[in-house]
Amino acid sequence: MSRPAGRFTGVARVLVAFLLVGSIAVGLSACGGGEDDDAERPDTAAPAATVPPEGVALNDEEFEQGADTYFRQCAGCHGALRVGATGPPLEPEVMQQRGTTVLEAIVNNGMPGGMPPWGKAGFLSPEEVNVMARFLQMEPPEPPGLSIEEITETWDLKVPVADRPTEPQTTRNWQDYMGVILRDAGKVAIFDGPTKERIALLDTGYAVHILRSSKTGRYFYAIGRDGKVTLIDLWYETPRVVAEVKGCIDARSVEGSKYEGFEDKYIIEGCFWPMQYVIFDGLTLEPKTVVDVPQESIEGGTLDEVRIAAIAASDADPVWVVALKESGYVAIVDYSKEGFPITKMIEAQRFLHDGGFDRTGRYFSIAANMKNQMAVIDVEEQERVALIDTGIKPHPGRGANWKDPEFGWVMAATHMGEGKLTVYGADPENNPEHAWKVVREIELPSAGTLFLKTHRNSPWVWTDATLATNEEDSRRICVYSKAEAKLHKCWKATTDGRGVHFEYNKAGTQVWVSNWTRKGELIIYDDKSLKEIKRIREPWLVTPTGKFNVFNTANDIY
Ligand code: DHE
Repeated sequence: MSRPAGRFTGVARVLVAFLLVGSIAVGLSACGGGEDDDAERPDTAAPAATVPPEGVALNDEEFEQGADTYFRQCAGCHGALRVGATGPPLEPEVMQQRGTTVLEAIVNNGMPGGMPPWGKAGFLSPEEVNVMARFLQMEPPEPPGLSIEEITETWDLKVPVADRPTEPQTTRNWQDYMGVILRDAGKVAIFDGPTKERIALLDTGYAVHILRSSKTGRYFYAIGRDGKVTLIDLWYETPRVVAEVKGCIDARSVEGSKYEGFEDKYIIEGCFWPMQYVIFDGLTLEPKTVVDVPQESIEGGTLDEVRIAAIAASDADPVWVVALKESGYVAIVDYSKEGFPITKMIEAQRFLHDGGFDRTGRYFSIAANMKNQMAVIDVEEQERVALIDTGIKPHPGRGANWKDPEFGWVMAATHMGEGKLTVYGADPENNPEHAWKVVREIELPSAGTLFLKTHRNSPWVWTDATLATNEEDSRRICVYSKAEAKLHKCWKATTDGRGVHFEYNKAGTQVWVSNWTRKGELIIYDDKSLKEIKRIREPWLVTPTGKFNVFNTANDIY
């Protein structure tokens, strides 16, 4: 049977089955734009059903394949309902105007600004590219919800709290462990920072995305793109998974409660789909409540899709700062209150993505990457204090804090869409004239930076170029000198994959970089001399991406 346009509930079921099974995809998932970057994004309902032109319709099998591929490779940037966010919207009518040949070329070759060349890079076969080009011209299927009952069914408490150690079972300095995401293996490797020995290799969610540390540092939380949260206890001689649960169908963020008296008590998971956040017990992952995300946009109107992007835990108040991507609000969720409600919706900017705190923990700076801005939220006063134009598609990770010789405390953003490190004042108390204003713009050799990182004991700020269109450029990393306020040095770090993401050891004297390939590698540098100390390459080191030092992550050191 051939599929006409319309909503396909059967396919939605397949989509869910796929996500529940959690099959592993080889993934370079990052967002791109191109000619549509400035396109207006719709505020309201998905377009009415359209009739695709001759030769476009897909049979059931092709449609299911298209839906799977779309969810794995495209939904993160373009949205499950294709209304756009970090990538442009892909509405059927517009896609039909493009036509199959043009869409095939785009999916195959990528676009400047970050859209990966899925075909050329070997992630999709010519047949899959063709199916995707036709799938995009059809109405998107809508994935179903996930209720608290369904979430509770997935809850697996492997080790009750009473059976866990009451003190660390290891003589190693567990606060200096490094958790490394092995994205396409759906695993996390735990390394002993000082010796660089791998001490555990643990199964987590599908295409696992990030780790966060509990306030005490004892637990790592892993979040998979399939919405699975994994709780890892580091006090065992060999760290182990003590609980897991699946609170979303699609997710990118997880965080714990950090305020005094609430340390390690609760965990929040933010969903990309369904439009909800879920609260769990921090020691067992028992689901406590599900809260729907408001769908109103800061620009007015009700949205069909609002995803939860970054979540950060304040140390100063019992709140999480929750970025609502499409709607542009930063929600304050108060975990000291019954029901874990949103107590404030702060208008920030639309298409929020990643961000982090200033050095005091009072200000949260978040990229609105399709608006080319960073929005700064005063978490204490619960208001937006600035919108800063930084460059094309800022993508700072959690960002970086350091003392500039001229402008005092600053923060910075790097960009996917241009080679630029933008430094802005971040000390409203002692340096109000420069606060939240761009004070330096440093040219980087290429666009495509995903992350920058520093440590309070480091003289440098490190930047990657993971999404550079030219693969050679994507292997280069750079360091910026804080003291000289200029780019110090760039060099080719990886030989066969893209360089991505940085993390320091606890002391801030060594830096770990990932070589993002199937046969992946970790490269470790002495931070002072910038000399390479060690390369770890093992068959099990599959697609290493993010790395998280326990102490630095628990204490927001970046
Ligand atoms: Fe991420 C952070 C979303 C692709 C590695 N990424 C984040 C955050 C969000 C996000 C919302 C902030 C989480 C927080 O702080 O609570 N990432 C997305 C996407 O939507 C996107 C663009 C596409 C997708 O489908 O997922 C995407 N991310 C990637 C990658 O391709 C990366 C490079 C490797 C991977 O996982 O496939 C990647 N993202 C990371 C890392 C962080 C991150 C390592 C945390 C950085 C840190 O230092 O905290």
